[in-house]
Amino acid sequence: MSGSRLPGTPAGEERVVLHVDMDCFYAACERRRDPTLAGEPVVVGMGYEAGERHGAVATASYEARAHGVESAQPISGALAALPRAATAPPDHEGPVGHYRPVDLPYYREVSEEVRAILHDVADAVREVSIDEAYLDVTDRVGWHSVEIFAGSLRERIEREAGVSASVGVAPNMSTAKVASDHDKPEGLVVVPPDAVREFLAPLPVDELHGVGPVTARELRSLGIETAGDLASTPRDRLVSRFGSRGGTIHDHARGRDERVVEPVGKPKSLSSESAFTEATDDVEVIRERLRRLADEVTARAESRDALYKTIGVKVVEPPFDVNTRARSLSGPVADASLVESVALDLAREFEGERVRKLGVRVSNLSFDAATQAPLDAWEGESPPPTSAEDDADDGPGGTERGGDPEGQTTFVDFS
Ligand code: TTP
Ligand code: MG
Repeated sequence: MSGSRLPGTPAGEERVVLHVDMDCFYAACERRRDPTLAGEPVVVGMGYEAGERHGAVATASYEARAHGVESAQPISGALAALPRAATAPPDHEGPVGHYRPVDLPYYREVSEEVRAILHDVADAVREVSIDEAYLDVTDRVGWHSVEIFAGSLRERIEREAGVSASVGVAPNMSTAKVASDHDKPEGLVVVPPDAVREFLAPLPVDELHGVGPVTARELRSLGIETAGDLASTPRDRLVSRFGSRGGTIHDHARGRDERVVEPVGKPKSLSSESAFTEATDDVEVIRERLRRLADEVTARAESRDALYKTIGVKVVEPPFDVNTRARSLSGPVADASLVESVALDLAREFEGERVRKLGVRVSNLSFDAATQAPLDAWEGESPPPTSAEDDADDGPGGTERGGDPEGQTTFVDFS
């Protein structure tokens, strides 16, 4: 999996990754618009109306789950375990359930509200499904205070979007996902880097990311019950049995997952980042690192046939003071030496400051080589500023900084 590591993410650097998964999401949405359902068994699904017989449960509230109702169960099974409140005879004794049909457009609206909050608190967000996302918050918070950060995110989602979430925090995506599931609902589980192996080891294999029921059964038949068993199984044995997936689940069991939290789809920007082991104010060390990052990011742009119109840097001063600067060009280019010189120039403002981390970014991407501006547009003087519109992709953080004689410099969101 090391092929998926971004060049700017050295092995020793621990990311702070959150996995957010909403609790009984469709049922929670139904509760949001009908508060009388609070604390009640709620079943969302199809096929429960009189005259219907086929259909399945999409999800059930935790109160309904306590009666054995669960996602993907045939609706007949759910109705047997939990008769429908609306049609139960008056003399019915025992628990009843409140059934609601699936209303995806409404759930998407709620999901959008949650997503807006997630994008507000994280630099990189990868939305995986309607109710699930990964966040990279490495530059926003350290391990010592991430529990407070994640707790207030949970509270904010509940307060502003009216639905509840469980959050897992870990140094990588697969462990964060296991953590978010570990104490549902309303869970908050933080697994710091030095606790990953210990956290995973006792878990049954089917709690690992990437291990479904079929694989779990097969693993058990090999005597592999827990993530710890899996971690200590020779990798070759897993690969010969499960192919490359065997290697992936072996990695996950060992708490190794080098995937980077990147948005899905075509990127709006590409960036490479790198942290120093210790903060430094050594100008040459800083410039050398910037050159390397510029080189990496332009190589990535080239490999994706991307042209860029905006070049930016990120300079993080200890502990978490994130500064970003960017300059927009008059047309899209692919020009490694230009990226290097603009990055060095933008970072000059921070000379003398102690720096913990650096990043170089290209944005305003386009993927059509035919749109490349003639190269002679870049000869001679530094590139001319462009209209504010060109920075539209830089998001709401794009406060313009006035008075920069060499070009337009903006504060940008580095996500
Ligand atoms: P999940 O996150 O798997 O489930 P959940 O949010 O309902 O409950 P949990 O607290 O365990 O996270 O799926 C999100 C939504 O996707 C879920 O609310 C309904 C829908 N869904 C289906 O429609 N069918 C299914 O089989 C599953 C698993 C989910
Ligand atoms: Mg969920």
